[in-house]
Amino acid sequence: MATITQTQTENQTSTNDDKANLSPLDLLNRDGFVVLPSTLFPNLNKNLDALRSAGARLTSKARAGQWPYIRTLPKQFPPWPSDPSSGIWGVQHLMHPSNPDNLVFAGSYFDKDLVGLVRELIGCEEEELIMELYNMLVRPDNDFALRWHRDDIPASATSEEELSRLQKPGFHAQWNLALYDDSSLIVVPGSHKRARTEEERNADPYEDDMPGQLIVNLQPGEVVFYNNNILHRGKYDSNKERMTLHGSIGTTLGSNERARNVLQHGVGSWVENVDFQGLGDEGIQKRAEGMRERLVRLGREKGDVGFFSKDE
Ligand SMILES: O=C(O)CCC(=O)C(=O)O
Repeated sequence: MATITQTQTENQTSTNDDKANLSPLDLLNRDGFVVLPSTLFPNLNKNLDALRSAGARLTSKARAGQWPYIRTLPKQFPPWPSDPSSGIWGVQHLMHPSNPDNLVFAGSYFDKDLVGLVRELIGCEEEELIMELYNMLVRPDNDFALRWHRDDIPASATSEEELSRLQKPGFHAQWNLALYDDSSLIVVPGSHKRARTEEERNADPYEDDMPGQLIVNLQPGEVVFYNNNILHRGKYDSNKERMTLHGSIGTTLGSNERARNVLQHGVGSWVENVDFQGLGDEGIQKRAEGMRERLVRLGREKGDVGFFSKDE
């Protein structure tokens, strides 16, 4: 099992694997996020150029109105309209069958080392993994920021409600894999284990200087896994290239909890039509088909799940 040391200074995070002493799971539990070096993902790193090219092709289409699955400005949560005229900050559904490059992205999503880390962080068997979401966060057309939030706990929650949700297991792993330098994600380390302080509750939703905040700096090929209920925000610079693969994988152990989070993004409507045979690696293909099958089953069981925060 890989071990790394995570050093934190104000407004910065970095990793240092020569003083190895804590596992990724230890760090995720302690801080609510863990930055992993690119050396842990050799195959992903071999494919960075191919991923960048595929990312650039899809983003150009999206900006030109030829890819309807987008995150549009200034909207933070799904559903997003398919009209890019106000600008975009994300491209959705990388593995959709109508993307000619979908298998380039699928190869990275189902990567052996990445999925191995996911299993280690969730604590489950390969046969229990469920395919979830794979999107890409991109340079916005105008400067743009997300408000401070937890992905699955509304800002209106009481302290008791927050704590009760935070004490339950997450049943999934969520990550950002940077294809270019990326310092857009800002977190409050440790906030995944506690309710918001009075100061955090009363802060401006777009507060630039939240006490204890930390900017997650990623080099190309580095991966941050984070607890999606850590207090976090995104702050984006329209002049800086960004292509960061944003994925999540779940488990059958917690499918009820994850259903809305995943299915609100509309993945159920196309996932059965992806042909994983072209992946060219029997191991990855088998993994992909199994994980997809478990997602399809979840969609059938749950039906219409609604949205987390429809109008925001
Ligand atoms: O841009 C990021 O890395 C964070 C995105 C985010 O917070 C979200 O999608 O809820």
